Amino acid sequence: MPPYRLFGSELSPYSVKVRSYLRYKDIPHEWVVRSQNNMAEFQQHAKLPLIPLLLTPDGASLQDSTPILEHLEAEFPEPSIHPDDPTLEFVSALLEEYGDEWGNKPMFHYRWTYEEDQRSCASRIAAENLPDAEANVLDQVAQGIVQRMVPRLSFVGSSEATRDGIEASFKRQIGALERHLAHRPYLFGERPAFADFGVFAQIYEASTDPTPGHFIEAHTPSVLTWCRRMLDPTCDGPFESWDTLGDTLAPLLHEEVGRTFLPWSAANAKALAAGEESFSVELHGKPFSQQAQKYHAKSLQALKARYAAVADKGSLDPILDAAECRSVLAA
Ligand SMILES: N[C@@H](CCC(=O)N[C@@H](CS)C(=O)NCC(=O)O)C(=O)O
Repeated sequence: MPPYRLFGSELSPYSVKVRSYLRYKDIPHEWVVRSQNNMAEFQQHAKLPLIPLLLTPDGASLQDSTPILEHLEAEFPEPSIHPDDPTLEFVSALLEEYGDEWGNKPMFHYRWTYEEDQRSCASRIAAENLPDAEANVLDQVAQGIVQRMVPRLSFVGSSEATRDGIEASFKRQIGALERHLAHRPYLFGERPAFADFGVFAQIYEASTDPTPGHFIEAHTPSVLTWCRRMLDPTCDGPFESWDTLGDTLAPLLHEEVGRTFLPWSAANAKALAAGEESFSVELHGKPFSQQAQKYHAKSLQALKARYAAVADKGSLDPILDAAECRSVLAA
């Protein structure tokens, strides 16, 4: 049996993210699609009912994709997913966080808002969960999945009122990425960085769903090629420097991280600290309201600690200032 076993789903961005990392590092592993056939084993090891779940050779069970990658990186440092330049290393970690925390919103929004997407995803999830079931049973199960998932749209802040804002953000994100990836195979050059794993996973999932998938195919072909490349990424050369990356990476940082994700995450943390159940924040001139979420406040704290730990911020701070990111990170 391979030393690592990864319980996940083709429909789970965080699972696909960890699998892509294991493949990149050539870490021998078994990809186990979680289903009714192995649910007892999953439940025996999982502390939370969430995928991905990574079982390690020494008997540990790990959850949460970002700490999983960090844990593995310590054990399998080469080729590193972190650029040597501490400025780029931080920018990459910031984008990884953006992908996980904000990039998930449009993915989840499209998936469970539109009927065609609901049907497509629910039937794929049902087929994974019950590999031996007949078509009529799968149809019933898929309907149940839709009923369970649609109310969860509120957890990501997706509603009639936020629909346009979320979809505009998605289009800004992949538009900026298209310009950036037209000239390079990965976000920071010729090998994948931490950022690639977080950002691609959500867009890859969206690319498999009908509504965002058609849009990506029609408008951002380089993004689609990158997503597919990231399913099994390879080290083809060095990371670049900010001198060559900045032109097309700065707009993504500014529009999506500085003007969208960070103000939203700061407002979420502020609401939790004040004991409020929901919050509203203006993003790109429009109000965005949702229930406060504890997990995001914890991950913002981790990001701020990472920023504080950058010893020499001489070249980082001007980049973060230009992108309107610094005030939240330094607060
Ligand atoms: N922050 C976690 C998020 C994990 C997560 O939300 N997983 C989802 C699937 S993408 C899940 O397991 N949902 C419950 C379920 O599918 O049963 C990570 O990075 O691993």
